[in-house]
Amino acid sequence: MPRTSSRRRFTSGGGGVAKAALRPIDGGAQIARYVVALADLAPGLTIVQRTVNGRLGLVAQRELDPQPSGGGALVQAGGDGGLLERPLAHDALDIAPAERFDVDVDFARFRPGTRVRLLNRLGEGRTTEVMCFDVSSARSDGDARVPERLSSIERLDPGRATTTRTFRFQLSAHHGWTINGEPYRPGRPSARPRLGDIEVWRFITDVHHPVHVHLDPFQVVGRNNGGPGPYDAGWKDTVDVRPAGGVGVAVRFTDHAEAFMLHCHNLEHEDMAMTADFTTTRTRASRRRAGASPWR
Ligand SMILES: [Cu+2]
Repeated sequence: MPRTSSRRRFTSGGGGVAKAALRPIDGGAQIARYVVALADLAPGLTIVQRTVNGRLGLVAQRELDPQPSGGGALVQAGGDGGLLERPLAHDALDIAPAERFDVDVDFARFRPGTRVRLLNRLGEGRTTEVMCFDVSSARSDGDARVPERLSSIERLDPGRATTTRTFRFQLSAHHGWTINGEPYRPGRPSARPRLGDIEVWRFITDVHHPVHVHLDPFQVVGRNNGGPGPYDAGWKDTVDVRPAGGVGVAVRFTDHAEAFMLHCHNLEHEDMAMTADFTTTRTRASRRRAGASPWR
């Protein structure tokens, strides 16, 4: 059963997207006073005992209430860039703006008659409750289990990176929300990666910035001083960088030699041009290697 949820913020008159200031929540994470559009769908949706698949994309900490015995109710099968290699079970999902997760929930793990709510632990009031499911005693046909093996993902080895670049996402006293202290000027590349090369890009933040890179997906190789976090698996195009955080990603651009951009995906920061351009360049070797990418 496909479900799509999105976040919108309305004025009290019901029109337009308000431009209210962001306010800090949860130790500095910046989220706005959002209304979750699907909150009005609940309650009353009846689900047979089977697996439903959800693709979630909200700034939120998603969690089912109640939890099934043993936890791990949110089984992640995919991320921004497609299927993971193996499913990952989560008790809760932290989702930044523009991040996507393909999640399966096996409602056979709940007793018939249970009302299961999908909650946003970072919401308030009615925005806490996203939707709910009434588990019926009807049995679904077929095997709804998530396969143990979902795909195979080529690892971009950061040890083979030809270049390491650092992008600091920060508020500047003179230029507002900036990357490396520079205001956005379209057409001025801040990097010139060569097509086919593996590069490591480091994203450093002052406050919470979800970083989105255009053209090719990347793989998270480290977070702060450790390895990737629980929500970093698979091919990604957006990574959630927490306040005063650092995330390293391995990226390989394989497609067009052109100008592209990376930017913060907080809508308010994006609207204030927290963006930088990069220009991919073609080499003779990159022409030979270009055919190897599954992303072309
Ligand atoms: Cu930002």
